[in-house]
Amino acid sequence: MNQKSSVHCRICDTPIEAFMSFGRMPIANGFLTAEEVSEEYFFELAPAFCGNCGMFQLIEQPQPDKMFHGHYAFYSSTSRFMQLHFENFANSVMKDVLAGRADPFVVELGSNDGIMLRHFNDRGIRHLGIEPSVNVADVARRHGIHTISSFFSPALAEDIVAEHGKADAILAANVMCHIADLRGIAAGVQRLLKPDGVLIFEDPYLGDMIAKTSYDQIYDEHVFIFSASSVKRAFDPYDLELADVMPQITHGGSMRYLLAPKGSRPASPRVHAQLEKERSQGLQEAETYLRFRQNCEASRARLMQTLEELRAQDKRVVGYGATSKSTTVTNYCGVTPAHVEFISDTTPIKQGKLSPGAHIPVRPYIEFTRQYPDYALLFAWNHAAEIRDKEKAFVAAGGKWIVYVPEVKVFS
Ligand code: DWN
Repeated sequence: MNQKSSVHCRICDTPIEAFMSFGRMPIANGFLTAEEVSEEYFFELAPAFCGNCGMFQLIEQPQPDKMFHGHYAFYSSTSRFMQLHFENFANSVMKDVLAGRADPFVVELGSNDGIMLRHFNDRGIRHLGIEPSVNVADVARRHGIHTISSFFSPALAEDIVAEHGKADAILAANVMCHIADLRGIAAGVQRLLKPDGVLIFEDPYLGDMIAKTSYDQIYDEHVFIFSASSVKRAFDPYDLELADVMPQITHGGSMRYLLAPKGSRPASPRVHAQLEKERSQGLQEAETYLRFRQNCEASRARLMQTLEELRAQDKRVVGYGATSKSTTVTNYCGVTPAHVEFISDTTPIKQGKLSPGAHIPVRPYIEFTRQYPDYALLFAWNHAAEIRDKEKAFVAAGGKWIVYVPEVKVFS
């Protein structure tokens, strides 16, 4: 039923072993109705680290169509901060890559609701989004953004070249780390990219995840958590060279990678510096991951102690943001509706459903404001600045936040 459950690295085929298990896990964005509970799908969420190529990866990932389909629950444009982030990303590509090129062509893999491509569209730049989740792709199409609903592959790359020509820039944000067949993606990029084109993508960064014990970045969709060294190794066989790295504050710490056909542009000194930093941080050492496992266990114990104490005191706790990440936290830690009354979320498709596995009701944001709880468990901790800014009334009413990254803390 599940895709590849072998114990070989997905990049270099070296035998690998899980260094821990988060246990039985549902689909992170598999929000469901009470009637669907008996059919709920589970798999074992267990990460491994390849000692040969340095790739952090899941041993098992559910089939892509179980995760990405016509009712995918995550719409990129739900955060104002992320809207601004992708506008800046698009502007930097126009300025640093496309400027001076005649009739450039931009392709985005996993373009979601068009949060980034809309800026190219607004400037009349030829573009194409590739988004397998039809419902989010439809939002982009309604905004006039050229989008095809498909999974990217070398064959699709050939079709795109035949119809539109080769790409000046291939972009992806929070997408590459979702694709188990990264080798197929790299082969497709190699075919689609112009000799002087660039591949730019960003994803949650392994160094931040380890440093902050943000284990909730690990869930079905994130089959890889990248570092500069693992990205460099993974794309090398496809003649793509890591030419730049740019740290981002999004999603609790991400990294943007720029790759180009070998010899087509000089590597920034930032690449060497980042590789050195990763070495000194121990990202290649097996012991780092054993320590990470201990830190996850300690974080789980501390969170549950906090929630149990509040439950004993009859305090109302509501979750804030039914994130993909919260599926790992609730299922790994054992958070139930007895600890968290409901999860408030602004995404209509999630509202009225139950959270995956833990079955905590997801309710519209208005219910959070209607009667503020005593505590809000901030599952969307990566949007903390934006959320705390707009929830001053909650704190003024005596409400307190609970966070668990980088450590479990209660504050107002
Ligand atoms: O890679 C991925 C990342 C980038 O986005 C995906 N695989 C799926 C998704 O992960 P996530 O669900 O953990 O992302 P977010 O952005 O942390 O999700 C935020 C959730 O919180 C959304 O459901 C919207 C909601 N929200 C809210 O209710 N009020 C968000 C904000 C900012 C708010 O004010």
